[in-house]
Amino acid sequence: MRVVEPFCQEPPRVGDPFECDPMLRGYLERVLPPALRPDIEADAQSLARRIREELVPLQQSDRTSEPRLVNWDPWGRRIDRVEHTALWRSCERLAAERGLVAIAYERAHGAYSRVHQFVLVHLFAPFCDVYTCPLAMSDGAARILETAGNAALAARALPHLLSRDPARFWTSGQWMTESTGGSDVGLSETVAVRDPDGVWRLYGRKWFTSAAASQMALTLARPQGNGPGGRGLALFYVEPRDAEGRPRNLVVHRLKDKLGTRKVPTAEITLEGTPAELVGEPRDGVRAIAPMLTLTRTWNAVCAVSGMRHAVSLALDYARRRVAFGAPLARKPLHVETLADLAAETEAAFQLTFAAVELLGREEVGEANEAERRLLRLLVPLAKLVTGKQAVAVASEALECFGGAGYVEDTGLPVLLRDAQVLPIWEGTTNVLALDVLRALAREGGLAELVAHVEASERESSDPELRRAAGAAVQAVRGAARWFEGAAARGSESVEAGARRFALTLGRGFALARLVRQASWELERGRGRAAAAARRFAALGVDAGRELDPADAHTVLDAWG
Ligand code: MFK
Repeated sequence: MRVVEPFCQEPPRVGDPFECDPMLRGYLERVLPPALRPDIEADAQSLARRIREELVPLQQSDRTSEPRLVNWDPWGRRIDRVEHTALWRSCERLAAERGLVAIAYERAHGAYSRVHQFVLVHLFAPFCDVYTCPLAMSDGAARILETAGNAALAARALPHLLSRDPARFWTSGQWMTESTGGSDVGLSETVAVRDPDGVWRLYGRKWFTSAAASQMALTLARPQGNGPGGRGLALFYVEPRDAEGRPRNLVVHRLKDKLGTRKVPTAEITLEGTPAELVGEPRDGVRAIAPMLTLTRTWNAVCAVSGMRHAVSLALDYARRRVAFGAPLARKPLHVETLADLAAETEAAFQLTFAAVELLGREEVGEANEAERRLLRLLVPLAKLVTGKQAVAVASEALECFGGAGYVEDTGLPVLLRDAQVLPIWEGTTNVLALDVLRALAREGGLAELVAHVEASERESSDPELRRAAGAAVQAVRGAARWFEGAAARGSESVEAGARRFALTLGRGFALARLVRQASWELERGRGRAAAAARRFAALGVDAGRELDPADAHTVLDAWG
């Protein structure tokens, strides 16, 4: 009897991340001034090439490796060295050479420098095993040091954080979370004591220190004698290791055993008199670290979007070659619907996130007006919370598009979902960010600017169907604004209870408006992709609802015992 070769399905192929991304290319065509576009696009294309040649093959072959904590050297010395994976070492080199942090500070493209930087991050993120984590924190640290007015620390660290020479390049940690929690940072227990010789020393336990091998970190500690809460904390600069690489009065206990981001060496450490320098005043640490939060949340949103794009591209490539029930999945109406919904979510997420990126770039070069600054303050938490949720939903659905193969580790697919799940958690959970939206509104406003922006997208759209889609966005954000006024009058509990639904509605409504703007521009040039995505995103729904009675929540939960 002849043995029949069993059927083997072809795996999904990874395309060129720039060429295969019409959403990105269409956006760049619309927003970049003609004088800047060739430069930025050429940079993006050449990074995309290196990603394909260097990172894509290594990511697959390096799939099972994980970082390692080596506590002791062979002769019994405590070293607490963290060894990165091979892909991370390549990413470190590439990130330095291509200026993934530096571009934002070189500002060669003025207000578009942040767009330039985050376009590269968008290409890089899916292929770097979350090396974006140390880069995000380094970007946040660079911004703090650039603006804090501490010339000595800026002179010490910025040349490293912004270096394009891999041998000089540093990353920074952000040691914020303690076992008291990652959200209510004001509960931090780490104490800062000043030696008689004037050196600050930190004592305490940091519970989630990602990028444990970074050459520096920014951290919070309470100077002895200070009061409680975030106001009593101060922001400190730490270089955790001496010139020989030995820990400076700190112990790295273990790396976390996490659901995802397993290539990120997230450690538990104890500070046992670690020398540190004050970045600014010996108080108001939460306020001092806020610029870092703005940046890491922006990175989070960009990484969420690029993760979605990658997952949808893989699922689409697979659907074009996977035959079932007599035809490729890409010709099955129900499968096509599913993929198109994922693509529409991704396009909306992209437009929301890059709206924030554009404003960030304008603000940093002093070109943003007051209204834009208020809008930016609001858009960063909105983009982070909306895209974090989308990223998990899209990754989960994308895996389902592969059937059982999406559930099997060595296809490299399950990691997409595991790594997405961190996006709504770290850098502020969905609820913490919804409360940050309330904080932003209470302190700076910005709601009128957001609503006006969404209304303008309806007015400016000449296509009737796109105007209808924009109308759905207008209705949603106006409704949310009315709810906010009414709830504020009813009291803070009512506002807090509805904060997540409110924020999701504002974020999704704004995302739709931005997608309509892109779609109108593309339609005028005879291209219908973004318009179809906008209509679909509108149909998927942007209004998360607001009118639930908080008492109902208690009634449900009390009965659960
Ligand atoms: C894929 C790449 C992603 C990279 C990931 C890196 C991995 C890092 C691992 C982590 O996830 S670390 C944990 C992350 N933790 C957080 O993100 C903190 C979450 N909690 C919050 O954000 C809370 O809202 C917060 C700690 C800020 C609340 O603290 P407080 O002390 O109750 O804040 P308060 O009193 O409202 O504000 C203090 C000051 O900070 C105020 O200014 P003033 O002193 O001038 O009045 C606020 O306006 C200001 N502030 C707070 N949040 C701000 C802000 N300013 C600007 N933007 C914000 N978001």
